[in-house]
Amino acid sequence: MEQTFVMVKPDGVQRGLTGKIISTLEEKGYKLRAIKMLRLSEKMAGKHYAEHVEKSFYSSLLQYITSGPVVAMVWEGKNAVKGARTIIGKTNPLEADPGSIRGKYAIDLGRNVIHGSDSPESAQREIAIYFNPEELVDYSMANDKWIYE
Ligand code: DAT
Ligand code: MG
Repeated sequence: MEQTFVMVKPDGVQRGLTGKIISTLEEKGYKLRAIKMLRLSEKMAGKHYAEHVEKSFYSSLLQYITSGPVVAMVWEGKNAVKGARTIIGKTNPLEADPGSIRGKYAIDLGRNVIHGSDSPESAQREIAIYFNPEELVDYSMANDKWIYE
């Protein structure tokens, strides 16, 4: 089973979308392995967005992501990285499918509510920034046999 890192960004928390986002991923059938609320330090935010350090929007991205608490999560399931990205929608909410989280709840690129890893490798890198391995809770879900064939 694949793991992905999903984070409700400060705008998502402030707008009261955390519950809806968790519900959406739960209802899909993914398993929640870890969750925590925290406020990112500049250092953590820099690690998370290291790939964007040279981009013109980097400083505003760091300012935004450190502007309030976030909810960091690890979700697990078959093809969870791609599946969660589909549910999250394209980076620019204008191009996001209207049924996706960004399509439903966001307007501006710089206020797109949620983060999701873009590959299994990114997911493992990002999970390690936010969680110690022992914080990933290991358990089985009673309804797995009704979700997976
Ligand atoms: P995603 O969050 O869909 O993985 P990304 O990794 O390319 O997108 O960028 C990280 C975040 O940075 C994104 O959620 C919003 C912001 N961002 C991306 N491209 C941008 C741009 N051209 N102008 C302003 N902000 C941008
Ligand atoms: Mg990304």
